[in-house]
Amino acid sequence: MSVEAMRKHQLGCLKDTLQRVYEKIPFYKDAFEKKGVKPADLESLDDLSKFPFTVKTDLRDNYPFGLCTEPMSNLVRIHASSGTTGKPITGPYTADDMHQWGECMARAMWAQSVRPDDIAQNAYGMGLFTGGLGFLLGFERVGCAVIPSGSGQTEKQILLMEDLGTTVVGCTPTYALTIAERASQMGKDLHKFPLRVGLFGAEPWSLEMKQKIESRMGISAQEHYGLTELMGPGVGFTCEAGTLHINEDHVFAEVIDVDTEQPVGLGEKGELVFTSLQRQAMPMVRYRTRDITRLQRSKCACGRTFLNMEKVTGRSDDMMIVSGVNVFPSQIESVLMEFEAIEPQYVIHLFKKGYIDAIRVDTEARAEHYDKGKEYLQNLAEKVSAKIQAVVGIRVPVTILESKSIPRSVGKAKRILDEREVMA
Ligand code: DLL
Repeated sequence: MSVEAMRKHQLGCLKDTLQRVYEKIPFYKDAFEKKGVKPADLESLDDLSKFPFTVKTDLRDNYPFGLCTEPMSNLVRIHASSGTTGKPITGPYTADDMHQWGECMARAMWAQSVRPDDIAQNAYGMGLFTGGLGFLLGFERVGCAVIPSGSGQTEKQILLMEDLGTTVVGCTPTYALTIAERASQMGKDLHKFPLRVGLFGAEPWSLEMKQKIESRMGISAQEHYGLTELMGPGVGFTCEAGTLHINEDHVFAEVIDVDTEQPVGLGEKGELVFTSLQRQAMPMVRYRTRDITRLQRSKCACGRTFLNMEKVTGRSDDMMIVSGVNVFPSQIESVLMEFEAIEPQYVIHLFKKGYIDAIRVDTEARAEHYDKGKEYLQNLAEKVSAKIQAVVGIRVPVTILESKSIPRSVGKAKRILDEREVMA
């Protein structure tokens, strides 16, 4: 679709969405009135910036169905995401929403070379999490034979892959690493399996981690981005040219400056904000994702005109401020991945040193390197720490542990352990 045609489509959908939420949902009516705007004030796409944001606490405050525009009789599915505190947030869907979701997923998978003759092992968590059932929808729409293995039972996953001849696997990137590690312990060479492509997402992962997964599993690693508030996975996907595109006919994307809350131009970094364009059950207006990225509109070799989005390198709420310096876990991850001797596993401890925040990093040496002894490990830790300092600008002590000391994840990894309250 040409960019002009897309913009026309988006404007029509935005008008409809704003009108619907204004009429049907008191939360939006109040928020619009507080800002002094009415749906009719949207005459161009730029006018959307006059409208109020929606944030996660708004979803919690309106739990469970306060932001739902449809009667229960029209809902066919309810997902939920728990987050770290309090009530979960809900993601309700009408039959039409499910259809749109399947379309977005299948479209992404097709771009990633998934075809009806593929055998797809779906190792995302099945249940309330949108990953498992969202991927199931897409795989089924493409027409693959799906193995709904869910997450966990890693040895069984590997046996299924081998026996059933899995060609496509979907899971979190950290779980992919867990699978690769267990396979090698079992003496199985994943390179000899028919596996050829992995569909990874649901958490930030560096390009270096992508390369590790590709070399350890002998596959091409593709990316999926999405969030429960905007249907789940299906918002963004890498194409055959490796660009992360946004399904722009379903979500309208903006990037804002976190401090001024004003939209920034293409190519500038900031927080992603999404407005749903066609969602029926729970439309979202200017939802602040907390995800940090930048958008580009450049001609992609794949031919798609969709916006390009840079890999999400972190969330504004994952950003640690240590000695006044902003530090993202992804920066530390990129450094760790550069060291051959180190396993792609780490935990960042955030703690109090007197009154100030401090961090340290635990990571693991690969078994053959750990055996080289204490002096070698201390040396290695110093080198890693120096490299981190060069990248983030502050000294971060590093401890190198024995292989398998850090708990392996089957879903989203927990990278930051915030021990500030415990230590205070
Ligand atoms: O994680 C949906 C999903 C499932 C996406 C499977 C891709 C694959 P939530 O649990 O609501 O939904 O978490 C959404 O996860 O705001 C990002 O911070 C993070 N996230 C998701 N995908 C990526 C990605 C699902 N590819 C939150 N890169 C989002 C970085 C990601 N972060």
